[in-house]
Amino acid sequence: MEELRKKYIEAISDAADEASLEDLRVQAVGKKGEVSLKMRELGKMTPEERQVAGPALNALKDEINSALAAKKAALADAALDARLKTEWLDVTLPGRGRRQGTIHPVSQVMEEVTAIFADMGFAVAEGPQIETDWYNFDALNIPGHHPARAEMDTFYTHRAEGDDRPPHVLRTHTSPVQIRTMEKTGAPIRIICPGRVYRADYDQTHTPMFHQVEGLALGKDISMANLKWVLEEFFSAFFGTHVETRFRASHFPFTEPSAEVDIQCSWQDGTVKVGEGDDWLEVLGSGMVHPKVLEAGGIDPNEYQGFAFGIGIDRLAMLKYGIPDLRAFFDSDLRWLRHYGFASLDQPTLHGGLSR
Ligand code: 2NL
Repeated sequence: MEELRKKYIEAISDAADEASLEDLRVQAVGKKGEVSLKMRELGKMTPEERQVAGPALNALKDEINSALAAKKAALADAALDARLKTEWLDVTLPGRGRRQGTIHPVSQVMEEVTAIFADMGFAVAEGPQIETDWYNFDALNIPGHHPARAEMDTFYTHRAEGDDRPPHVLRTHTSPVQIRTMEKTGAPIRIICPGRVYRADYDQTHTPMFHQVEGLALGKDISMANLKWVLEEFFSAFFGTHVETRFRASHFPFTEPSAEVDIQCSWQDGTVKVGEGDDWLEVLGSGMVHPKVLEAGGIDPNEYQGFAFGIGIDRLAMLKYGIPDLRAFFDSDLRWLRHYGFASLDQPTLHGGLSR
């Protein structure tokens, strides 16, 4: 028995892994193990012999079992230690730097324009980019046969076969937002409507999606004089220098009278500078809101009147930040975005001169 004890306790202590430990268990205390076979021999012994051998064999079995359990736990601990060593991680290492994105010039200019007009009491209104033809055209005094509909290069949505309703359109200007505001709040109104607009036109100076800000001021005593002041104030704040404006008589279906507005500029070596010199650059369309448009918005033209205007945001961004090619605006070229983009903390404010 002492031989058995020595043999298994040593072997267990030397076992290299759980599998050999299991082999030893089967050999020693398994059903046909050496200790178990010895226990079967108890039956052939005399009662006196059995009284000595029985408890001794039981004690041996217990000893081997606890040696197995202890060794098993030791092996598991060692395995865990080894794993912890290979999976060690220095959580104090500095993180992998991720480059921060930049604010697109269009977003920056939208914020600047919004800040300037907000300072003059204009609220921001927004609306859907997919419009009914009524909001996009009819309400703006552009009836079905009007040449402006064809000229606008409108994107139309598809209607199911047999559905004879006029198709929806991608808005060609943000004017529908102003009609919706007239319906919703009535006069007086002082809003700007910035947003995306769409026209099927693509060349050096046109993209099928571009950005516009329209403005609308309705009241009992609003005139073209107020329009001229507001626009000069806007351009001067936006370009950070006094900017003269020139109004030229024009025509839009939704305004009467109508004026195209030029800003003072100079040309040097093919680049334009705003607010100096004696050249002019056309940047904006405007006028007094047509009585039919007021009526379409549910406003009595005998009681209220006002001005409206529309500016292209992308053009403004190119002028202010010297960006030469319009089409690059929407190419998502990271090098371009990093070069012309703005830091996210560089948000425009009036007291900061809008951009730093
Ligand atoms: C342009 C022309 C303009 C308007 C937009 C407008 C909106 C309503 C009523 C009357 Cl709800 N007018 N908007 C007026 C005149 C011109 O934009 O060529 N923009 C770049």
